Amino acid sequence: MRLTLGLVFAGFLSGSLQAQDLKLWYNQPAEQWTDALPLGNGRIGAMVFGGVNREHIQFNEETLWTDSPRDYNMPDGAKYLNDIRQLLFAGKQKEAEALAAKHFMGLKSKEEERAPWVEKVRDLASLKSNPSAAKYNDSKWKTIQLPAINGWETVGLEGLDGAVWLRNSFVLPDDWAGKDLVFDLGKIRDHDFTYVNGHLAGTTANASDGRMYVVSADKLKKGVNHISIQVLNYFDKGGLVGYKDTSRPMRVYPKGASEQQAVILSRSWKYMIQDDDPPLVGTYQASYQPFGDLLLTFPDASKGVSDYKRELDLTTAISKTTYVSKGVRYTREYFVSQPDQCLVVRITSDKKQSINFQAGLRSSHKQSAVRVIDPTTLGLSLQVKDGALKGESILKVNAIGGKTRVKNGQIHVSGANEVVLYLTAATNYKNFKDVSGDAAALAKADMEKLAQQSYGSLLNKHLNEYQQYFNRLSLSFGSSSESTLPTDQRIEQFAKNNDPAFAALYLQYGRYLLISSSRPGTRPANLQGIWNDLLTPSWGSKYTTNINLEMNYWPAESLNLSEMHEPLFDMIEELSQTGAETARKYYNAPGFVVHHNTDIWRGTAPINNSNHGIWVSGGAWLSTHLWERYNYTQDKEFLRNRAYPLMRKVALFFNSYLVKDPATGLLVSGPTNSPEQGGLVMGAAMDHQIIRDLYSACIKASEILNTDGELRKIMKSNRDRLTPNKIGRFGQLQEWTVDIDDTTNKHRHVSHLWGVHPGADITWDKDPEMMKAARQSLIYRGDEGTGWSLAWKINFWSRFKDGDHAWKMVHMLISPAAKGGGSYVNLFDAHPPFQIDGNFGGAAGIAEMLLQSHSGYLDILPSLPSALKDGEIKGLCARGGFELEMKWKDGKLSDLSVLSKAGNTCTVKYAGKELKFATERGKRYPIDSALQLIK
Ligand code: FUC
Repeated sequence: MRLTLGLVFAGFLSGSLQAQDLKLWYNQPAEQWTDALPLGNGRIGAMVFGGVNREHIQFNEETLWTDSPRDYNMPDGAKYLNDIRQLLFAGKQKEAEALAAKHFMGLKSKEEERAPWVEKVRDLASLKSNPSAAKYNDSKWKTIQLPAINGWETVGLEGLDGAVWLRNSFVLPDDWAGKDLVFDLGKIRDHDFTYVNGHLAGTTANASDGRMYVVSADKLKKGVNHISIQVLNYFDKGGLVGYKDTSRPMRVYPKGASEQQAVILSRSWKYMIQDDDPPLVGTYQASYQPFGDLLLTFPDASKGVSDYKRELDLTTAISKTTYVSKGVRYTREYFVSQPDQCLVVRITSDKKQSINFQAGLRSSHKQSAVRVIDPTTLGLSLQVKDGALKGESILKVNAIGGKTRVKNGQIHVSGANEVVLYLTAATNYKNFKDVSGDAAALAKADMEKLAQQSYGSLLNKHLNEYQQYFNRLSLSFGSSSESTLPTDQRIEQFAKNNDPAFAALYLQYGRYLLISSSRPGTRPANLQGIWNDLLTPSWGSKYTTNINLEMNYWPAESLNLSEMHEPLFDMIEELSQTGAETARKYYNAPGFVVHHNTDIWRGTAPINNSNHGIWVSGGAWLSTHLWERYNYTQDKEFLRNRAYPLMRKVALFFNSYLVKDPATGLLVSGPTNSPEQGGLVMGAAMDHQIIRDLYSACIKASEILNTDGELRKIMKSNRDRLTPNKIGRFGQLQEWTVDIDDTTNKHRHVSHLWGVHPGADITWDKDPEMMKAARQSLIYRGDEGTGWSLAWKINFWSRFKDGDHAWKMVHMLISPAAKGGGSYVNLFDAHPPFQIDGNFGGAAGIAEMLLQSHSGYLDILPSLPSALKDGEIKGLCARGGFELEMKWKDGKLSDLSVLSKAGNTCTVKYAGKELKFATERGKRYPIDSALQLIK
């Protein structure tokens, strides 16, 4: 339906939309993972490095996670609920947090006792010789470069936990003789025993403390001094991780002397793994896992390579690497097919018989093995450590011409004319309760389906399937001279030059990433979409619901990718099952609740610490997405069958959960927190805004569906008694019910502005004073932030209708990641580290400058930055069931046409003018720049 309409009414837009540049491209291969180019079909993700002699394609399968299905809920949390509330009402926050920490957090996965293991690895006498000794011979040990902020996992020891010895040395400057020295070693994960010349200099068990050990002069010697560190790492990142501020090296200096005089320790440390099997550490939730790596080695492509280029074409979802070696042009094309559920790599050359390479598989999972299935096929099997999930991947190499044979577990191809490689992958995950799948059978079945198909047919199916989504929206912000620059340079230049075309590319990249990580039938995009190369990714690469997961879906409806929203709705359905248990066990309440994080097993209990893990609005915020889907599509069946039943359950939860604040007599949420700010409280503005919007949505939905009359009355009454937004003594929008905001707080979370965006609780139309207070709060918080925080601020400033400030935030988001929040070379958003939310929030934010529809009308170019003088967009969606084409010149609307998809009355506002007209479903309405319907 949608496609046909688009074709029939393809209107006035100029050829420049077709000509726009929709490629990421580079003149050199990727070095870092965040230089590599992402591909994905929602389930299988791949990162293509594009190396000349060594191609590295790191891949993922979205259901490979740690742990197993289990109960996350403390059985009798509800017993303590009232006590926690009373303590908070009495102003005893610390006591309330302590009580909650003990009785109210979720259950961790299995944990093993640490002491016996520590005793074993600390029994130095049992070692053949003692690595702490100055004279120990470490010549056979390997070398590693440390500190590494993200742990030794990122510098060669992927997946390692346990007891590891590290050794280094330095030469004592002559004039330091007789002086005590300070050893400034940064942070060490998790526990260290640090020796200098065989003497214990210090030991610290807390991973987050910096190590500053003083060693007395009598333990030091002239010339070379030896440092040995035994590191006990139980879980996650390991080793010497330095300080977040990387400019501060590991160093030694005389006590009392200035740090400038320090001797900097060499980054080359010798290491020896003493024991790699530490006791299990319990975790609240599971982590997303990498799957494996496809490695291609091209022995004869080395020196003399010219004309190198690698790219990702957003219009085809195909990545390409080309170069000329010894007079032959080689081309590699890569894509991940949704219809055929496989990664495809095709290698061609412009001269026959010139393709020579070896293909191999690898995985960072300790329990993994590669096997030869037949001379053209390899298999990779893996088992996640201490978890329920197994993975199986199959690689098939199809060469035309030349020879193919197997040697040392690799497939060797020589003298081929063309080669196509296929990779399938699967796990035994069936759903969040069931892991009884057969990974090997699934991977095999996918491969067998490929056998009958030509590359051409595979490619066509891929293109048709991908483009049905991608082609629905096109835009242009004009052309800029920077478009001739490779993407890495363009990122560097973006903030300095006026390159609006790059912002258009950024928006389309957001759409590309959403299609690639969240196809219908798959799991939602997690913190990293579906792309992750680490066994211990930051925040488990799971789902954080106090901003990140929702932000991933901000572009879904407005940027014409409604189907990509589906995985989120499936997840909400699953969370309504697990969250019902949590609602009952913690709050004695009906409906369901989701706290601030969830994972593949759909955990909903509070996690981490009681000062930020007890936040109750995850389910409510998520369910506003169901309502938004209805707003945009006007799909009543969806509202009746999927959206309202879930939204209603969240409302039932809050009907039971909200309590009267004794100080005001109004309803408040609590115990809760304003995400990651100010600890456990009764009453946070964000909760109230979300709950108010949820009630309003449920009230309207129940009216549309003509159901739940009694419940509607309760929801109305609760909504009216909820604590309202308040303006505080600094002119700010209060973050809490009491006026305790700290105007110097620059924290990345700005949760109390939820009502401005994504909510519609606070608007210029409804309450300009509150809007000003919200803006004041944002001014106090400042512009700086992590990637997602910058992206949220684009949306806030757009809703404040300050396009230039919003544009400033776009500049900050699309700036080199090195300085904090920004963009990596592959345009992945940097928290840092990589977190995909900023890509999605940024794309949605750019759209928010062009069109807003949260106040019941189409607000045209509401927040157009002066830098975006000319532009056009086609396929932009609005609430009410409308799809727009528009064009603007010199900052002014020149053409507009509205396609009505639902036959609703349409109100358009632009530059102080208003047009209201009845519409017919399926009809397009051209409108001129004076807001007159063109008949
Ligand atoms: C929340 C945020 C962090 C990060 C994490 C995944 O805890 O405060 O910045 O985005 O989620």
